Amino acid sequence: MRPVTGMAALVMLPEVSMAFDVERIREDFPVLRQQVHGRPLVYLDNAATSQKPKLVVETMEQYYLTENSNVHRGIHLLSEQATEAFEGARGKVARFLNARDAREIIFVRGATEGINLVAHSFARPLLSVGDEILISEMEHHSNIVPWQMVCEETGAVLRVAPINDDGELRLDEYARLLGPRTRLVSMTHVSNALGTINPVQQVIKLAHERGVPVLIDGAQAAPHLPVDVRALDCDFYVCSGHKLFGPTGIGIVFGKAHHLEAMPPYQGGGDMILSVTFEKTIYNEAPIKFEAGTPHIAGAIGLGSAIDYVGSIGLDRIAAYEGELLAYATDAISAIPGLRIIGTAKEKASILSFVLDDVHAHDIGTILDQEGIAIRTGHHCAQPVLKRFGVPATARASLAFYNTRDEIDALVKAIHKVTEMFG
Ligand code: 7TS
Repeated sequence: MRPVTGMAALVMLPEVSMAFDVERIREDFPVLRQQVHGRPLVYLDNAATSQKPKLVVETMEQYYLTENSNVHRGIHLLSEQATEAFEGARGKVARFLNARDAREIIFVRGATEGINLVAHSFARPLLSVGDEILISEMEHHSNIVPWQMVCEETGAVLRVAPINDDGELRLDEYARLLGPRTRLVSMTHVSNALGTINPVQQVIKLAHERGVPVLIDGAQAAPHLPVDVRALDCDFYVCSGHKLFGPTGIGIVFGKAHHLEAMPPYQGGGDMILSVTFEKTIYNEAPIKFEAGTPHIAGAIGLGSAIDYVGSIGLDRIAAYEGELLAYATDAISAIPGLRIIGTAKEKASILSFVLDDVHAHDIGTILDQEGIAIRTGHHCAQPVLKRFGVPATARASLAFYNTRDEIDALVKAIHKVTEMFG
């Protein structure tokens, strides 16, 4: 089945839950087989970071035990093998995102560094006083602060497209805010605080009609939905490896080749150069131009294995399974008296944020932890969107494909316990 994106994602996917053997999948995640405070672990903090299948850990272990070497510099066998594995991982990422060419993939530390790279190397040189960067009201701080920093440096202005009470982007307002001074749109594919899937296809089309390039923050989308950067036609797409069942410290920037060729480097140092004299340095080509210093070689290789693993299940099947699980969880927690879901968009992926009458989110998290249930509480590094909903914090359960209905039942039971304790 062809990858689908944006609004259509959950609609077009086949019903596959019967064929989705979640118990078999769970065997690949040893971390899930443990007790916490004497209860079976129910891990529902996947939006913060996801668990790693054995394949990823074993690949990295194997790399360190048998191949460890630096890349792009040795002529000895180990270095050649490490380079091949590292560049092989780049190829896997390119195929995963359906990029045209592996040279459009830059390895960074995570989505945060990816956005900072684009802010620094792409946006900043374009900006002058009065120019505008357009984001949405539901962005993670990583997609707000780097833009504020370049705006401060250049005199550009940050504009914010509003959302409605369900947590959906107001496309009409977004289109209105796209003006003659807009130099870049940067928007999340899936909101980490609300779970909203943005209509990124339309966002990009509307921007491109006005000649405005678009960055999509895919940190919360890539682990849950098929992503096709060519079909989307986005200019940049960023992801974090650790949310994608890979290791921490590795992330991805996809950038269209012509942008990457034209952009100055992000940082200076080894590997990103062709030649250096005290008078003049000639930079390497993209993507190496953006990867100064020794990269996270094991991380990239581990991420390649995570992509292999996810690919073996199929993101369309993952999206369909998680869509059903989210619907089940939404129905179940909606029935809890005094519970209000924050983020009720029609198109949602794998995130359930909620507040309970008179109970501080932190207390919910603490009581759930005693029940073995791991969720995140707080502002989720998205303070402006919580302010929009008039709450300082929410409790957030975030799903992955290894979660089960039994785990949702445990969550619901534990929330009932919270309401009883505070009732
Ligand atoms: N963008 C979005 C939409 C995110 O959800 C996050 C992390 C980031 C960017 C930054 O990713 P990083 O890997 O560079 O840190 N979000 C969360 C979260 O929701 N809970 O913990 C981290």
